[in-house]
Amino acid sequence: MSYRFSRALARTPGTSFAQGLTSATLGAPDLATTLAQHRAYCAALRDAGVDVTVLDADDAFPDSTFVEDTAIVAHGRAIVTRPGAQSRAGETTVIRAALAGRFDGIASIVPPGTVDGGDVCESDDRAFVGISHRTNGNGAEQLARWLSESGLETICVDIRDLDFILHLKSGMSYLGDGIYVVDEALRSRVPLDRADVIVPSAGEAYAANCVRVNDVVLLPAGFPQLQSAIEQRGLRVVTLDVSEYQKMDGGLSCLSIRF
Ligand code: CIR
Repeated sequence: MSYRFSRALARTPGTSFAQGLTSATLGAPDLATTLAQHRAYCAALRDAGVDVTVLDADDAFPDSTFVEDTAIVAHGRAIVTRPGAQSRAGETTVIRAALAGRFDGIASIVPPGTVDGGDVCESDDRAFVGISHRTNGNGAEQLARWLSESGLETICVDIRDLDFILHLKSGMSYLGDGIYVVDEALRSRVPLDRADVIVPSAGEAYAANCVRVNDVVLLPAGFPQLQSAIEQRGLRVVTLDVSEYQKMDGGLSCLSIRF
């Protein structure tokens, strides 16, 4: 199941965090708050039953805390991506080494393909892959071939014209049990027949990036309507303040690779 996890990788934000890529206009992140929010995030994963390995910070890579973009794990197999932003290319070295002890035959996205893990939304038997300004068509094709070896069908969703969504998962999440959260702007692009789709209200779009981890849903704090809609489905919600990550275009899912 795509939400049952026993392990996760995370990476402490470095002192250069504020120099990372962002299109947000929410101000600069405060480092102490960033670190405290990261500790709370890892604690929430542990409370949900996950053994979390936290990799050391690397100031050479300001965005390296967003580990989700560097690898995809599906059905017990791992593939290291080729991030679409040049400044993030070197982040994969440490991630590959961290995954090497846990997975055999780790695959790789190779040039000219680029993939950011944030563009990959896995459900039970399908993976929605965003074609974005980070993930290109060649990368999506390579990924689709790899996913098909695990029996997962890939559905590509072009989001290049949606400037307010960096990655596909900035705008959609799968919560298991046939329940999705999907941003209004994406709704018509994602084929979800028979699914239970929650569309956040306009003011709550940021929280479309949420994560089901075992018996709980991790949700950004401050989005009461979406929280209530999820709870109405019988799921327990744990809220986390990720304000400093939002300032850097990041969401909850990007802070870990779960498997
Ligand atoms: C970036 O622009 O690459 C980072 N500042 C944010 C990455 C967020 N990752 C994600 O949503 N999966």
